[in-house]
Amino acid sequence: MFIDEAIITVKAGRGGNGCVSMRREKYVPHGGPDGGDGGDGGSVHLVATAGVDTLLDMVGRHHWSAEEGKPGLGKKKAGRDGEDLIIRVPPGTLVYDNQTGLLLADMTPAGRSVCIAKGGRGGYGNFHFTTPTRQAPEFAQPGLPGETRELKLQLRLIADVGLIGKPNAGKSTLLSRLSAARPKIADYPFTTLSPQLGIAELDMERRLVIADIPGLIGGASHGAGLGLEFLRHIERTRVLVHLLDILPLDGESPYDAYQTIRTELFNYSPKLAAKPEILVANKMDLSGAAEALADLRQAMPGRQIFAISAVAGTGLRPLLETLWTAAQKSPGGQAFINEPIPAELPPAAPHTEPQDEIPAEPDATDQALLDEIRAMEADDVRKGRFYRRGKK
Ligand SMILES: Nc1nc2c(ncn2[C@@H]2O[C@H](COP(=O)(O)OP(=O)(O)OP(=O)(O)O)[C@@H](O)[C@H]2O)c(=O)[nH]1
Ligand SMILES: [Mg+2]
Repeated sequence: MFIDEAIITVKAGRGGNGCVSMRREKYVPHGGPDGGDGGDGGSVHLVATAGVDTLLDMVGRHHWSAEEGKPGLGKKKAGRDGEDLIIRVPPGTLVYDNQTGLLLADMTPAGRSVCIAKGGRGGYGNFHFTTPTRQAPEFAQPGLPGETRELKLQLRLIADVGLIGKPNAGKSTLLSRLSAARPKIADYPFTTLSPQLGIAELDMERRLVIADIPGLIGGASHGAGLGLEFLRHIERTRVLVHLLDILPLDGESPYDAYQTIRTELFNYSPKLAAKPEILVANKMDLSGAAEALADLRQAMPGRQIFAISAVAGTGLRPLLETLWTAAQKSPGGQAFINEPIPAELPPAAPHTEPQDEIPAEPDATDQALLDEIRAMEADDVRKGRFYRRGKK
């Protein structure tokens, strides 16, 4: 099943608590504090993975949590770090913060990895808190919470060529001819209900990814037919193939059909309408097709029109070569997003979970203790020790 939108909650792991422990050994009367640090919580990463082409997994599962860090142990032993959680998404997925609506990342190209929620740092064990006047601290730092975000994932497929045209024009038939994809084909409109991808191999080195989307009809921009909602799946394409049924059953002239689709395309997005468009007349095997093509050529003087039969497989080679050349010249790749993609993720919203209090030491105010912890943290960061926070 093709799913192109999903809302999920990701939760990074909480850091493990620092440990309160005193060294107790034979012949070591005043062993001193030896409670180790808690492990860092696991982070959540999104990875654009080739071969994953739907958000189906995300619809079935709303909560994705990374492992918590383990608490520290005696003898200054640090707790184990929590495992990171990797979520595989289709290349082309846009990631929004569902609460703020901000765009967080564009998962393009395949292989791109984004740390979307950072794990919490493990707490310091009590041996860190020893000072000349505080020789046996009976407290440690609790682990810090991991980041949590509610994400809206929206897929915009990545393809070189987008097939557009009226229902029944033969788009799916063409895709099945050019690639190993086996979309549903039938002689009624709206056979295709969701986008399909196929790969056309021109030869060993040259391949084109082709996207077949549901047919468009007049009024689609006002929601007629399946509307325009699938057009976002051809935003990233380099070239459009506008497929015309040269002898449509309803008797409409191919020229009128062409104009109708152009209007709807423009209403959806002038940027999409401005993409290079290759015009293809299909069903040339039908009797009377040659005359209809002559009429169309007359109506569109100077415009190159490829004549093919998707069923018979004629005229496909020159079409593929032209598509290849046009695709090489056209940039593609970018979806039409108005907002910039942040170089660094904005911090996650503050945690709503109750936080453990830092147990106060009798003669220290909390603030003094917090300052002490900040200083330790800064020192650790400076020395490049631990922590996942800030780690890519
Ligand atoms: N004679 C002939 N019929 C064709 C040709 N190409 C497609 N058809 C027929 O046209 C009908 C519609 O084909 P589809 O490939 O399902 O059309 P589509 O554009 O994908 O249609 P939707 O998915 O409904 O938008 C089917 O009955 C096909 O067999 C062709 O080259 N010649
Ligand atoms: Mg179809």
